[in-house]
Amino acid sequence: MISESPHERKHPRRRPLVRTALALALAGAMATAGVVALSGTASAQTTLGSAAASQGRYFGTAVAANRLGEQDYVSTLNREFSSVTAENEMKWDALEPSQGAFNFANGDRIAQHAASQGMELRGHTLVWHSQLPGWVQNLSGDSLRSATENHINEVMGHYRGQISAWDVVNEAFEENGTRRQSVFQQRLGDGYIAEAFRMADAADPDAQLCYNDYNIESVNAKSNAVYDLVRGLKAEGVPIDCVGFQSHFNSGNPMPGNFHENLQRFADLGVDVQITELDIAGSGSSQAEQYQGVVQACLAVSRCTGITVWGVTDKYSWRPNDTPLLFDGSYQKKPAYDAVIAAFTGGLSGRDSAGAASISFREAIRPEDTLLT
Ligand code: 9MR
Repeated sequence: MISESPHERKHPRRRPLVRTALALALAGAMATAGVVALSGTASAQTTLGSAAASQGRYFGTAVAANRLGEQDYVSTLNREFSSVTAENEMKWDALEPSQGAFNFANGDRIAQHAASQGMELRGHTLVWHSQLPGWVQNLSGDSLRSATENHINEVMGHYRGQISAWDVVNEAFEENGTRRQSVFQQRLGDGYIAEAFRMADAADPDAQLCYNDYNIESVNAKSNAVYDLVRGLKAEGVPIDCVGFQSHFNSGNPMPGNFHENLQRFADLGVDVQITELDIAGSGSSQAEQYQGVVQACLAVSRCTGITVWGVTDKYSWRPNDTPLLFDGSYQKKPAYDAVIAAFTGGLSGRDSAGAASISFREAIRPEDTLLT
């Protein structure tokens, strides 16, 4: 294990008081009443946000600004979630479509909504090969470096004080663990990631700074490469605070049995870990089981600070045919919703309620257990 390095100075921004107080009051009321958080009854009293808060975690969702006028969308968002990520509105092409001309309107709508509800706000994303305007891709080395620094300064400066964690660099690796040949990689070289984190630290010293990627949830060539990156950055004193595991799962790429072990090895490097874009293709109990497994994996790792699902409802998922979210197209709670609540509250999930022993997840885990394998 690598010990905490000297720049380990950032703790997650304090959770908004409103939501924390509500969650604590709920937890207290449930304890007083001796309420056992069973699937079905739990969902009537508990929300995703309050259930996660009872375990010291946030529960977030990606939000699209153009859905904030839809009543069911907003009421579900406001009731259930304690954190928000802009699904597209804080990406480079959205915020700086032409050089030096910033448009914060849609990002601000989401930021203001989150603030009005006392929700945390995750920033997504600063340096990414995709949704990158053409003008950036045409810049040569030095111009690209200064354009990147300017983008980071302007964007992080604009949202300073409002963002709990920024995805500073997104998806920098190929599946085989080599560097993705983005314009940043090609024109700035391997050091661009460290440079971006240093620029970000200067622009907003209070936000947590994350590296974010997909298909790094298990131990594989790509996650090993990210692990080596993070270890190297920490060793060099580069200000990185967290790693985001996107967690887009489907039948060909299901939730891995060793997810919590992989999260733990990153946490042992001295960073927080977060599940940042969770969605799981499927339906019914098999989907519910995987969602429950993800929550359990996060709860097994003390530095796993929260979970974000990549959308409120299947209706607006980026892959709607996969029905990968917790609310169906009519905003009804799916079995996966109950499973998530049960995993946080120590209750039994629907599929277990007939026969399984009535033990909480915490009781079920011992350090020596090889869980979820
Ligand atoms: O959900 C986003 C979708 O609306 C966009 O069309 C797409 C464009 O690249 O980006 C999606 O979000 C991605 C996220 O920003 C980064 N990780 C993968 C997500 C799903 O593609």
